[in-house]
Amino acid sequence: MQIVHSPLHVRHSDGVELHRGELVPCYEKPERAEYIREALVDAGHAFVEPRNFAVETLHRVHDPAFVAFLSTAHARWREEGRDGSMLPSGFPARSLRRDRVPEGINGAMGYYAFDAGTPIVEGTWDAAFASAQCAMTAAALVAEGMPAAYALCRPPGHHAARGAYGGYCFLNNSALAAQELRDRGFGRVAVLDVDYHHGNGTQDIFQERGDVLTVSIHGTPETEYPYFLGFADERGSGEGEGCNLNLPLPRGTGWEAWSAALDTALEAVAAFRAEALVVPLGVDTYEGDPISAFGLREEHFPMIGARLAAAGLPTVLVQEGGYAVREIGTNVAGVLGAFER
Ligand code: SP5
Ligand code: ZN
Repeated sequence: MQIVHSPLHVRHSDGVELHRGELVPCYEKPERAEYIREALVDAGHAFVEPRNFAVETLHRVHDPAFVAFLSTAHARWREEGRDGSMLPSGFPARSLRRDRVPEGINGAMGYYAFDAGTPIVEGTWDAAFASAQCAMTAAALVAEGMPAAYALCRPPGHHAARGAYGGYCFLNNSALAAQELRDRGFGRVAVLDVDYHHGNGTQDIFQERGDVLTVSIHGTPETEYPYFLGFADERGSGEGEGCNLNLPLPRGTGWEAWSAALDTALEAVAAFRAEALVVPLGVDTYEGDPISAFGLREEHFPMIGARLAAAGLPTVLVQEGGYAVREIGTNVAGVLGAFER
């Protein structure tokens, strides 16, 4: 498997997040990518660095003003004499909604963010842009004829919407990979998100499009992050009517029910007659994950890989979540290993 990875991910580090009423070191930390990288080196995979894509390529799936905000936010913060990790503390929720971006950095941050758990530090933009370029490069490689490629993205992306960041995500790497495949000739692209959390950003971006199917298997938003989206009755709208499928599952779900949902998801991908597949690959479904509550074990990840590979489609896998434990490397290697055979 060809791996696309950038060392620039380390620029996004030392942020803090609001977790159960306290500021704690962000769970989404650089060691994650190192654990994965080491496991993939050990498994003998080949690595390349991402190609250069112009910042305008991001505007295919993101609001240009949002991209401009992300690329300048920390500099504006420093101009006001601050430093370190930025978090918002006020949001335009319900009664405050006027869809107006305030001039000041604090208000603008609350406008574009949807949680207080996604810190921006000085190097966040460099890391997020490099991460997006990894995903777009993996898509380009597949469009050029490689059967599958994996983008070792950090920070992750599937929570990032057209004009909003959160859930440790800034730019939607998986959506950018899907768009790159569309622009390089695949007429119908499916996104099958297996991260523990609902892929709300990807759903938002493709909500009204009929050329990209979005499917997500995740912890029910009744109790799990991102709480407000990811329910089974969200089916897409306009030209995208019927092109979104959410498969929420309760806390404690193990392999039997999870793999049944995967089969349902793959049936939807086949029924859509997808020509290419993007897999936002979170391994926070692992039983030992510190912030999640499914019960998948190490032996299940090669089985996930085998079922995904059996779809027989050109496939781009994009790293999403999976936290704090060395096993995330083993589990990602387990999924990717199934694609070799
Ligand atoms: C990409 C990705 O996996 N993002 C996840 C973002 C989750 N952020 C908030 C998590 C709140 C979880 N509550 C912790 C419960 C601990 N048992
Ligand atoms: Zn997740």
